[in-house]
Amino acid sequence: MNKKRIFNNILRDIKTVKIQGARNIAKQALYAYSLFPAESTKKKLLSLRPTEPMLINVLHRIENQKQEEIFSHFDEAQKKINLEVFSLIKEGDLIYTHCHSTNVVQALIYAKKKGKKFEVYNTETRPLFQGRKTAQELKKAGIPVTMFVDSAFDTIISGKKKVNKIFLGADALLKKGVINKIGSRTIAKLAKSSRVPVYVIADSWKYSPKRIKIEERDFHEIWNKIPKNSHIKIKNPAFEFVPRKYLSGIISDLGNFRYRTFLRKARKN
Ligand code: RUB
Repeated sequence: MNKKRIFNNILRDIKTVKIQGARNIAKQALYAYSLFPAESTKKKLLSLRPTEPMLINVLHRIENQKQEEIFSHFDEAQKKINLEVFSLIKEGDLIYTHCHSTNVVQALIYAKKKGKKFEVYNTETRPLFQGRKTAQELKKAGIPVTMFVDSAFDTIISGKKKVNKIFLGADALLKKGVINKIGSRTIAKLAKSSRVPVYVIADSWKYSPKRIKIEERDFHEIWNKIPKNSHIKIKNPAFEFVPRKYLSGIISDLGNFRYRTFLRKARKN
C-alpha cells in the first residue's frame, strides 16, 4: 500500500473510531505524522478527535524529542501502570470498567497473567459498543467477564454481589478531574455514594493544563435510520467530565497517587 493510502486510512479510522482510545489514537497519529511530517498534517490530525490531550502532547513533543523515544514511551508507561494495578488488585476482586481503555485492559491482562484471580463486569458502551471489545479482549485472556447495558450500573452497584473497585480510563487528566467516555460520571458518582473506590488508570501524557473541548459526534451513531421528517433532536456527546472528588486515586506511569499528588508530579514531568 502506498504512503498516501496508509496515511488516509489512519485518518479515516481515527475519525470513525475504528482506531479508538486516547493511547491508540496518539500512537497511530504519530505514525501518520511520520509519513508526512508537516504543520498541515498536525492540524489535520488534531482536528480528528478534539478531546485528546495525549494526541496534542505527542504532536508537540515531536518538535524536540526523537520519534523512537516517543514511541517507546507508550509501552514503558504501560509496564509501570501494570505493576501498580497488579499490587492494587486483591484475590477474588470484582472489578467494574466502562468503554474500552488500553491502559485498563492491558493492566488487567497483566494481572491475570501474573496469577491474580478476579472477575470483571463491564458496560456495552452505547452508541459505539466499545465495551464489546473490552469483553472480548478480557475473555480471550481468560478473565471471567460479564457485560451489562450502560443503564444497569445502579442495579449492579447496589446488588448482592459486591463490586470492589471501579477502573476507568481517561482521555484527559485536568486540574479539577478527568474526562472520559460518556457515562463515566454517573458511574463515579454512584460508586462514591456506595463507597466503592474509583481509580483512573491512565498514562501521564494525558495531562493537560488547558481546557479541553468535549467531542460532540454525529447523531446517526445513536439512531442511524431515523425516519425522515421525524424532527427529533438527538445529541451525542462522546465524553464527560468526572470531578476528582469522586476518585480514590489515579494510577499512571508516575505511580498510584491521590489526584492532588498526581497533579504536582505531572506538572513537573
Ligand atoms: C475511549 C475512552 C477511553 C480513553 C482511554 O473513547 O473513553 O476510556 O480514551 O483509553 P473512544 P486508552 O472509544 O471514543 O476513543 O487507555 O486506550 O488511552
